[in-house]
Amino acid sequence: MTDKCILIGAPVQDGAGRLGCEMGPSAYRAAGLREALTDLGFVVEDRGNVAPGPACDIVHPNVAVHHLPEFHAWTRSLAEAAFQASGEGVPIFLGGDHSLSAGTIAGLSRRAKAESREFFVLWLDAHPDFHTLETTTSGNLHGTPMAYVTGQHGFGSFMPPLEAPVKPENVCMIGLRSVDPAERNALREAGVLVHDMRAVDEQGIAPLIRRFLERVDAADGVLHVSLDVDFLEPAIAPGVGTTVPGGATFREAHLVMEMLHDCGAVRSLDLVELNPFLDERGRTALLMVDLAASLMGRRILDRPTRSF
Ligand code: HAR
Ligand code: MN
Ligand code: MN
Ligand code: MN
Repeated sequence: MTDKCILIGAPVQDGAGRLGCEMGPSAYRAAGLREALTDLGFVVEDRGNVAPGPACDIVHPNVAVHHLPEFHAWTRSLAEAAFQASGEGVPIFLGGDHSLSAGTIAGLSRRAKAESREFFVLWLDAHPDFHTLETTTSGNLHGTPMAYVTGQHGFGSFMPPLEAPVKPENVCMIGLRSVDPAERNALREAGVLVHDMRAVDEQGIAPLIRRFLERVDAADGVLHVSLDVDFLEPAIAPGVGTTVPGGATFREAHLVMEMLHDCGAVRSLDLVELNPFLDERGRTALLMVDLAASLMGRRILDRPTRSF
């Protein structure tokens, strides 16, 4: 990893079903993300918040879909910001609802392609967010970014073209426990690597992560991590609009972050779905900052770096 972290606020909330994610970037700043990274020895540059690109008129025949012009506009500007920043350091995107990952991943994948590196995504979420514009019934576009970035059917004439679609087999999803039928079929057909919470319960989270990281390592790949607040058990992370019981525990989440740090392949991070309006005295924001610090190298004891 380089010694430079670049913080990029993405105050996106139109993809979610309720308001509040717009305040996410401010909450991460108030929770001390910059200070935590500085303490780890990073040079931290906070680029402030990205603004959406120019709006355009697009209407989709699925009448449930809402805020498609905004999704398009954010995706354009975030893809550009991600492409630029990933050439200079480790970008950390402060969300914002999960629709922002359509932009960040599009830009990061383009960067990996430009550097002739294999690109991988670890998706930590209760949801796969694998709906197309045709299959979504809620119309909430935070349910679609993984389908978009992997080049699933039907985004072509409605969304910015993808320079480097992500290979579905290079995506690993962990923590799933709310999957719609259309998503289940599409995930299977596309060949995304998925581990639901049952797999975590039965096998433990470490072997699941380890197997994926070994693949990233074998390909000398670069890894992007997309961390949705609802990956976590709601009792420890209440500040999110779509809580689902049965999420990752405090230690499971930290262990994933510690293993990710040790693997040395992580080049970028999304922190998404924090809704400060629903939080309790900032505890979810503080936990997400702690997890980001674990990923960036904070350890319990000062042991020499071990391999995963
Ligand atoms: N699958 C549901 C839908 O499409 C819920 C999606 C919720 N997504 C998030 N991000 N909260 O993971 O409406
Ligand atoms: Mn609105
Ligand atoms: Mn999500
Ligand atoms: Mn989710």
